[in-house]
Amino acid sequence: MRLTRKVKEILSWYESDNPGTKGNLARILMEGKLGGTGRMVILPVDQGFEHGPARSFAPNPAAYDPRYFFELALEAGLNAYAAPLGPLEAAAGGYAGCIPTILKVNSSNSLSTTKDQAVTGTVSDALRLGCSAIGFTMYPGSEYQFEMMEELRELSAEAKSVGLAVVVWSYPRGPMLDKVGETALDIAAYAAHMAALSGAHIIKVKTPSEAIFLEAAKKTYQTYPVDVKSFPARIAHIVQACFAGRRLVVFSGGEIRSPDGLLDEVRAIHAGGGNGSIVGRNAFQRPKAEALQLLSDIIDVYRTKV
Ligand code: FBP
Repeated sequence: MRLTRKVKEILSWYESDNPGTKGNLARILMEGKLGGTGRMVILPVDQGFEHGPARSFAPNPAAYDPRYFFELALEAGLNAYAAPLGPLEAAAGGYAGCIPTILKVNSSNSLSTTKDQAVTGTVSDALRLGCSAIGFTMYPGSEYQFEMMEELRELSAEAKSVGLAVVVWSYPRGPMLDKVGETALDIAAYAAHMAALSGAHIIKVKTPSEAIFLEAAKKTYQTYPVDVKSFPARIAHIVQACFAGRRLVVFSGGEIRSPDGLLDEVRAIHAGGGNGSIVGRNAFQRPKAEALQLLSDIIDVYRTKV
């Protein structure tokens, strides 16, 4: 496989990584209908842990079967599929080599009152299952944030040493953050930056709102304003926080909603220089034909010239 100039340029940002890790990043970036463009659409399915089976899969019961996600990601021409250990163990054998996979190595659940995650997979599981990367969620702001950052440090050092890439879901939550704070622009940029500081190759955050939350940051944002009313400008600010765009950053899809709303968001991500979307519920909670149409529309947006 010949890499495109764009993908070669992206790989050059990861100056300390070994050929194994660069090769795995290349596999993700060259896969599917967006292969070679530097944009990505990834299917994440860890909502069974995060929200429970019925809330996740009842809207489209075909999704109770872990094989469904491989089929969906393949038919849609996505870049990768991310899941915890169990669903990959249940289906990865039949789809070995078909599409890059990301083993989500920690998970939370809705029965917990604390903002923490348990480690539920290992780097050797990821290698055994043929994954290209591990995926790890951290909650900047939680009472357990420092333990999570230390777990990430250990898992990512091990993953990098054996040539895997590291994807970090950085979701601010915890006692000092209310719902506004969790997605405020300054907090989202802070969370994305901390994922970059922790050594993530691919950073995943929620799309930022117009709010500036942290008192200590308000003065800075007044002196050096970001056009918070413009969605692409907010995305560009997150990209800037990821080492001036020298780390890949993708944005999550969120709860299922109208295709038009999601597509508007995707246009803003693309215009702001984000590297793509990681869309779970908006994909697998729809009947397959509708999901394929929506994913195709998302991909078309990312294929347009900016
Ligand atoms: P969605 O596209 O379904 O939002 O998936 C992205 C994701 O990060 C999942 O990986 C994760 O399970 C979920 O969001 C967590 O959502 P929430 O923060 O709303 O509980």
